[in-house]
Amino acid sequence: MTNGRGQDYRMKAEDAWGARWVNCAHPLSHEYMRVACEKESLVVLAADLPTVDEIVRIIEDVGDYVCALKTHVDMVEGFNMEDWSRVVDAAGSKGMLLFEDRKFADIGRVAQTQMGGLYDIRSWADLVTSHSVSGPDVVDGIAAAWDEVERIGGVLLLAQMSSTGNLLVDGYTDLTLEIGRASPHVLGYIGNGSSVSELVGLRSKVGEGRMIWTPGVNLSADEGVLGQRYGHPAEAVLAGSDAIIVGSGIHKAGDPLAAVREYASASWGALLER
Ligand code: 6AU
Repeated sequence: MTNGRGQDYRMKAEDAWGARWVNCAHPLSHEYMRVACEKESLVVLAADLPTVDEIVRIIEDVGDYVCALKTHVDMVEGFNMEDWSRVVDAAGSKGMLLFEDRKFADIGRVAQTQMGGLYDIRSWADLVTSHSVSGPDVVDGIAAAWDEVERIGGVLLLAQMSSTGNLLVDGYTDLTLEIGRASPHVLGYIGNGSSVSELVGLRSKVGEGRMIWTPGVNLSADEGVLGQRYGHPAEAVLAGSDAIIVGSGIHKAGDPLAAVREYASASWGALLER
């Protein structure tokens, strides 16, 4: 980035993100931090909606305040790649990263194959989630799939979860971080946005070199459906989260644009404060 505008962003990004900007090595972590500065928002939208039309509409409505679009592509009714390209184009036109929350969990070879297939995740997703339960090779399998199509992507490993009674206990989290530290493809971790104490603990173990992105945040609800738990977005960021993953708080709001602005300002304000 050599032009004046690029220089401005870089300075702003370094000021806003501090040690995280300097220490995170994955290029997509810098891309995310740059977009966050441009939009003054740490919002990742969980677009848990059943049709391409609805996903495109929410991107158009709130995309100016969203840094990455998180999808569950296998939730989309009547999926086909031609329709899906409307989502990819809409997200691109709003400068968002595309993040498929696939939660891979199989052996490396199978994960590599699952990155292709009907949804061809490797061809459009910049980021994906993966469990670490099967060991480190799942990450290599995912990365090999991006290699096949000559694209760069990043993996977020689930180090914690937001759901009640989940089995990701401290020992599992520690082993997950070991896998992450050993791989250049791991951009960061999913942390539990509903618990400040869990997040503070996770950040102290992760250090500055990886991102922590957190679902389980909502400005108003105390509890979600079916065991989902929520915390306040600003508290999550102050505790060490770098991105707040928000679904129903935005797409179920009466006025999604007003809602996303609130999440953007709460998260950005907390980043500048910490
Ligand atoms: O804001 P919500 O509760 O409507 O949506 C939360 C979103 C959903 C979940 O699939 C996802 O966040 N999520 C995740 C991940 C990886 O993003 C992990 C987790 O522990 N809890 C959780 O809710 O799209």
